[in-house]
Amino acid sequence: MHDRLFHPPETTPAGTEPALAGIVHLGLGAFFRAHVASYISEAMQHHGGDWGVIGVSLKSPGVRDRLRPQGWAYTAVELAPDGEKPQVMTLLRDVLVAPENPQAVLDAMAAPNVSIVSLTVTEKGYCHEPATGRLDSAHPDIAHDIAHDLPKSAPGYLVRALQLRHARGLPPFTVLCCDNLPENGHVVRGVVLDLARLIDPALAAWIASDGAFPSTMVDRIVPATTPDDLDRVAALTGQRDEAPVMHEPFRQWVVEDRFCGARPQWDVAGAQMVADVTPFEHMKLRMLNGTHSSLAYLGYLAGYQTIAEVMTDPAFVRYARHLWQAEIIPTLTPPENTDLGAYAEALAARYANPAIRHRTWQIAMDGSQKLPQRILATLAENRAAGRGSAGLVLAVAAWMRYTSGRDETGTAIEVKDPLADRLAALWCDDPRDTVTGFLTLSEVFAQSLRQDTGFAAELTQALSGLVAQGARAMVADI
Ligand code: CS2
Repeated sequence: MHDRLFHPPETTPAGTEPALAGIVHLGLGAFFRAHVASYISEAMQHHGGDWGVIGVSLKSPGVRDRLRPQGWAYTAVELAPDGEKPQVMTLLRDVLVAPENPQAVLDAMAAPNVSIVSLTVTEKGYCHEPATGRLDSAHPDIAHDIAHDLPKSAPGYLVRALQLRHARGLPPFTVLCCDNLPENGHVVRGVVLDLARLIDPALAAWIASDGAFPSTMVDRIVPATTPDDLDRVAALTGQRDEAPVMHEPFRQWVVEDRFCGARPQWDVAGAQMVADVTPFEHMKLRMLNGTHSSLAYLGYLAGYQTIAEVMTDPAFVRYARHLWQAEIIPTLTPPENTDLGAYAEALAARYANPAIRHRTWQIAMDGSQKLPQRILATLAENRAAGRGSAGLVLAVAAWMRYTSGRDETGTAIEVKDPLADRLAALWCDDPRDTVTGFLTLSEVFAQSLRQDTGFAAELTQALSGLVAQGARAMVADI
């Protein structure tokens, strides 16, 4: 039996009000606690300043319930191929569960000392149309948030909290999107302004003129924590932590330096504060996330549980290298001082890290929200330039096969996707009809791809091959 981990951090002695926080973070998943949190902690260590964080779970109380008895502290464990390094993180000041008390979340966001609201709510949390980046005003949570003061969606919380600040004569906070979307600051600004206009055009004008929505590129591989991990951490540290996070050694954070209020000195912690994040975002979304998703769908269908397992198969390693060299790098403008070939090799080594058990199933989640920026934008550019994209086309076909809900042995797949029911219904015996059906999805496929008969023909061929020969043989063929 191990001791229960942690006493409340010194900044929140029992029985007193939590210390002031400068940041409210929406979406308190493992990624934030292993990535942005590490930069905030290090900036405070090196530079001081009270940048404690109030975390908000938008859906369930699980994380709050596990963290509360630990005084909001948790262990972040770095998993290198040659060992594990635990670190105790004490930057959280409080955790709120939005559906339990939406007003408390709005009050926290509207507190005078808060200058940043950061978000990791996953791609679908922005309630936008992935193919266009615009607010989906027919989304049930958005329809709710237009009609009610107490919101449900992330854009709803941002708009209603900004409304409260405006009414109180406070400046807006900077909205810092840390999700894997292209030009993520631009996307979140668009959905916030679209929603604000539907609620109060004067509010929208104030947000547009005084607010700030810097874009960021975030990178660290952080698999979901498993029950086994809790035992592993207890064995490693001698203390029981109910909410640790497990991450790879690598991390990168590139932030557009355009804030409307104060911010921590993240540069001292190694964040790259730049004028334009776009080349970094394209590189990361296409080279990392694009191959991650491709390996996840094809790897899952070939029977591999994790990315590290996929990378033990030489056919898959060759496939990944082909994607980088022949299909993705030609579409990119390298960020300053970056060698894209070296970046690709570093990715191959990160994927192969056997200490990271990142499930293909986890990465396969929410494909309808991920494919446009990870794979389809690259594919469309290749087609326009007359470059081949057989590897990426195969990945799209694998996504279609995966979302049918049956793997190559006929076993059911638990498909997690906001469009899961619609996607499953599009699957039929004739690959040509399946492709025709999928290409009606305007949320996913841009018009140029929907109308591209050459693309439809290649996709049909890849899908027929997947059904006839299986994923592994098709990957080996590329
Ligand atoms: C992954 C990402 O789950 C996924 O879709 O591709 O979470 C990936 O691990 C991170 O973006 C790495 O920075």
